[in-house]
Amino acid sequence: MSYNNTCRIGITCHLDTVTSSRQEQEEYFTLNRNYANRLLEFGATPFLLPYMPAEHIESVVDNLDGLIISGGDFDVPPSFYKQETLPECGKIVEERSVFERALCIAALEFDLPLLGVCGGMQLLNVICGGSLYQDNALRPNTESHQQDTPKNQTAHALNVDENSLLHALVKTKSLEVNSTHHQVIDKPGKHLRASASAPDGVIEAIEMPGKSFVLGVQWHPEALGDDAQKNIYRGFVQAAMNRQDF
Ligand SMILES: [Mn+2]
Repeated sequence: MSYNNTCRIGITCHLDTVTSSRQEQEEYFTLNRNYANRLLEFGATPFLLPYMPAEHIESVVDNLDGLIISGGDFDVPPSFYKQETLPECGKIVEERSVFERALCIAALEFDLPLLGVCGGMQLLNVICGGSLYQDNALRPNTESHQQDTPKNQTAHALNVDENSLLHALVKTKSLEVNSTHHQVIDKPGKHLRASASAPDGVIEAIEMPGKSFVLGVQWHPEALGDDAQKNIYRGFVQAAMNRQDF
């Protein structure tokens, strides 16, 4: 099949309850537009993925060239990394996390190019057997990573590991990023390497060497407009384009 120089990227989304003009409470799948904007900018065709039962996962992955696990205002269920839920943990959205976990595992099996953003990065870490601090306050000497300013502004610096996929994309050892997370990685997952950290030592990027493109970033590159941040999406789309060539 020919795709005319584009590729198909699936993006997971939120489930919001919206009050309609008829004053009815209705459920809508929603997504910040930045993700689609960035993908379209680099020639990819974005597809929003509503939550669905496990029997559909293989069909979804089979019909995509790349996958984005998007972030959101919720936390990965601590049961996913064998912990009790502490009072410091935020909102859990079980249905979403169960769907995203199954999808992410399938994407890794199929070597589908995978970009985990914010909560998506945390999920990737947990799927690989890693764990999270349920709140930054539980990690020693850790700054707040919740910026008060809009997400299109940066909040802290990053040290990028030179021999990494991330460095090949952003082409710099020091990157400024936004920061809207209250949880951070504790133990990194198996087969993952940390490729960037904040000044307080918090792991901000993980990747899986040996795969075509598996990257998790703790910030939201799609909300930032500079070339280094755009190159993360550019490289991800390129990996998805390359995959459909064979
Ligand atoms: Mn941060």
